[in-house]
Amino acid sequence: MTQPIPGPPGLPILGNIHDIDPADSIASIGRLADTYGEIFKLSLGGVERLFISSHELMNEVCDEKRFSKKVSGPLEQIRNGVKDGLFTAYPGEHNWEIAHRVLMPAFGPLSIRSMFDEMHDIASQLVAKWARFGPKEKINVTEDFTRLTLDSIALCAMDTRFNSFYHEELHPFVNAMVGLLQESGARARRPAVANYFLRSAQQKYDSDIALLKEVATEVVAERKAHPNDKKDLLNAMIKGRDAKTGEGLTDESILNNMITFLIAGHETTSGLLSFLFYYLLRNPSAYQTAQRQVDEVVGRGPITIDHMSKLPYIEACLRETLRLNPTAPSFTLQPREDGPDEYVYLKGGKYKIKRGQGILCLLPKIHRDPAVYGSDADIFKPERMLDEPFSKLPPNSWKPFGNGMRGCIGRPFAWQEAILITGMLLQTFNFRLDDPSYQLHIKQTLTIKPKDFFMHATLRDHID
Ligand code: MNH
Repeated sequence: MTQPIPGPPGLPILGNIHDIDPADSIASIGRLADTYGEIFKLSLGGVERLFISSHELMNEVCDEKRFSKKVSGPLEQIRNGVKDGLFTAYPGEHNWEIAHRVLMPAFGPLSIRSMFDEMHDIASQLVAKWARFGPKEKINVTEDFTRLTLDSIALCAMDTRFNSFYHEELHPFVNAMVGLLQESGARARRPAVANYFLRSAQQKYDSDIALLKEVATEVVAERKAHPNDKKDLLNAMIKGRDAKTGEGLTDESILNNMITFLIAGHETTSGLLSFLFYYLLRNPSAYQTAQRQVDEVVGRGPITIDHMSKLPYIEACLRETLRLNPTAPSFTLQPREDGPDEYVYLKGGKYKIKRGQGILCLLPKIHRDPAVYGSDADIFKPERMLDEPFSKLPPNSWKPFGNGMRGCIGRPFAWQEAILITGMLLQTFNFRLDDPSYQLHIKQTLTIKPKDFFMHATLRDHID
């Protein structure tokens, strides 16, 4: 029997805009899920959207034969800046196909290994900064991790040093990128007519996009004028050819994807590291186990690429962090547009969904489904994410990197970067919370981060 999909009543035109708190929309959607159940609907920006929050529904919509990625909401607005770049391409767009096939090997484990030295260079800057801070200085955790992840993706993808650790002010490229992201989020929440009348917001939006393109254009021109053999993402984009069609990326596609990597590749990883340190400081036994593993595997000498695969407890902590606080907290799917019927059904006919209808997958809820993770699903327990239990989880129960062929291309990059910096930090410092009674609050832009989270770092005794 088909059942109606529930949802809160809305206003004419504005719909359910007041049911969502823009400062933490994921939490407000989570509360609606507590009220309305595993699937509910909201009307936003004149469009009806569905939200799912159980593993059972997630497992069904992750079937790529029936469902595909939907570009809507803020993502559709970001297209104003980066068009058919990998992250914002509609299903089946030609430039996505080319860029995906050309860049997959460039993001593969082998290439990422060759970026180790550049990542290590930036990571050392963070370690040096905190060492000089000394134990009394209050560390703004999310800000410094953002400096780290931005500088390393910029060095690897754009061959450009933002030198964020040496400036209070952010690089103009970064300001423009933050501007694009914030305004894209705001535009997605406003009715289209409002966007039309907000002239000054539109002008700033346009000039931010123009600046991003200008900087990226210069970087590509510079590399083309002075070619080298570096195995970085920039060379992969410029030189790579698609084995299937022989095509390379067009100049415009290179710019779109370069900006895309900076957008998709820094906030998510810095949020992951920030939440990780929050959980380690709240769970002393996990903290000690992780630090002991670093001491046993790396010891006092320099950390190397070969250590990356030998720190399984740190990997488990990272996975568990992304389970509880997936820093890209949702993605949106839809019934495939090329299917035969106007409607598709979930749970063998229980819910009827119109083709093209967006279904937002609410990861913080899906990742805490007691049917998969048990009654202690809300608790940080890295042991459940060690390789053995992790590989036996039911399919599609841990999705922080998205789904299938539209899943995250930067996952090996993020993973290596996160293991490296965590290993270096635990090797060098002991940490403590600034406010021992700190309660976790979340700040959401496109991604989520801990709000007002500060800690202190003390050099360990063995470091001279
Ligand atoms: Mn990443 C897609 C999460 C790090 C570049 N990424 C996605 C998606 C999720 C995601 C979820 C799917 C979005 C969707 O379906 O709409 N990404 C993460 C997380 C981290 C991350 C949680 C770090 C932790 N991502 C990175 C890094 C880069 C990157 C680092 C680049 C260097 N991500 C991408 C790109 C896509 C993507 C590009 C789009 C891939 C595609 O659709 O072809």
